[in-house]
Amino acid sequence: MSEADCLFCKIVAGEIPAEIVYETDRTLAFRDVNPQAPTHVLVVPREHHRDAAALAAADQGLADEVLKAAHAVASQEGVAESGYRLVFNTGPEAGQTVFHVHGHVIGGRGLKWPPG
Ligand code: D5M
Repeated sequence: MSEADCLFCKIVAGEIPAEIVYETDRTLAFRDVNPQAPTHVLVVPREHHRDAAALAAADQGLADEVLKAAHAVASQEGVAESGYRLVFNTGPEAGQTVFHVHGHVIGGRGLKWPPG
């Protein structure tokens, strides 16, 4: 399932370039174009789901795969030991701007809490 006007579906399809750092049959991870930390990678399911809630409702197995891919990215990027943040902005009020579910893997510097 993909959506014609979805930016991340186009990245999954190879129609828009991205720096891909990790992939599996059902997931893809690529560097955020506007990085907020030395490591800032987006992890997506190849299949289109609007947000994390929609993904979890539709396919829990795929949601698990996205989580596993996020940790694999953190390990590969060398931030798994020091710690990293995994963020799924869910809905416009939470700052979601691209409506294809994506986890931000953010690390490589100290991170404050609470987030803004
Ligand atoms: O996060 C959406 C994120 O997507 C935001 O951090 C910028 C990033 N972005 C937007 N366009 C691209 C392309 N073309 N490549 C890589 N990253 C991109 P959100 O949680 O929805 O605010």
